[in-house]
Parts: sequence; C-alpha cells; structure tokens
Amino acid sequence: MLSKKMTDRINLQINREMYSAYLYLAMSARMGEAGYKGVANWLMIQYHEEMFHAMKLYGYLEDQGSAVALEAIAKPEFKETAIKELFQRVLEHEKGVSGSIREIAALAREEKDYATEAFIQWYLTEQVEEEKNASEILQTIDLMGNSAQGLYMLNIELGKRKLGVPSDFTSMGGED
Ligand code: OFO
Repeated sequence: MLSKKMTDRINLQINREMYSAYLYLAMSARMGEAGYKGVANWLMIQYHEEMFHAMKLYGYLEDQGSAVALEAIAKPEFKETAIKELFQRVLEHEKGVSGSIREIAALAREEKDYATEAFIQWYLTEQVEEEKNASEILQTIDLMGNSAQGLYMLNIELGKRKLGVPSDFTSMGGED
C-alpha cells in the first residue's frame, strides 16, 4: 500500500504523461497538416509511448490497491512548427518530465518505499532514452545544416519509426 502522498504524486504523473501524449498528438496533427507525414508518424508513435507510460503508472496504482484519480488534461500549447524548433521543444519537454520522474524517485527514497523506488527505475532509464532520441534528431538536423533536402530525408527516416510498446491496455495492472 502506498502513502497518500505517493498515491497523489503518481496520479499527478499519470496526468503529466497523458499531457505528454496529448501534446505529441497535437504536434503530430500539425505536422501532418504541413505535409511532414514522417515527422507526424514519429510524433504519433510518441503519443502511444506516452499513453503506455501513463497506463503503466495506472496499473501500478491498481496493483498497489491505491486509487486512480484522473484530473483534467491541459490543452496542449506549442507554437513551434519548424522542424528544428519543434524537436527543441520536444527535448525541453522531456527534460521537464525527467525532473518530474526524479521527484518520484526522491520521494520513494525519503519514504523508504522500496517497491516504488524499484518500479520507478524503469522510468528513469526510459527518460534517458527519450532525451537521447530528441537530441539525436536535433544533431542530425544540425549536421544537415537545417537544409530543405536534409529535412526531406529526415522526414522519410522518421516515417519508418514503428510502435514498440503495447497500445492495448486492457491487461495492465489489476492482475492477480
Ligand atoms: Fe513519458 O516520457 Fe516523454 O514525456
């Protein structure tokens, strides 16, 4: 059983992960409209990843017998539509999420909540990957000198990204 403070904190993280999903879904729509189908694909996969992150937390609360409490998800706000600025925004967003995950790790340690401390390790590792993915795309853009031809190739490359997480959440959490 989790403390009330930890339960609230994990519920907050569910909201933040769902906000991330919502943000990337909105970005995907915008990029698709602009004709960058590959970038839109990458962002749509990212949307699914964020939903998986949220639902993994949801499942953890259920497994711990703690109440899931869903709050309103904020309207996704972004104004970046140029590819480089968009991925800079993605990287900044992910750095913020990494900080949020570290807060949970710190709380778990403070509360001697070893189960949550172990559980949250997956997210700490995942955030390294999330930041790395955005950084590598930015590095590629810089290497190409932000050229139109380079962005065209990058768009094709990002269009190849495939979903690597489950998108069916019916069996997550609440298991016997
Ligand atoms: Fe859930 O990792 Fe991105 O936000």
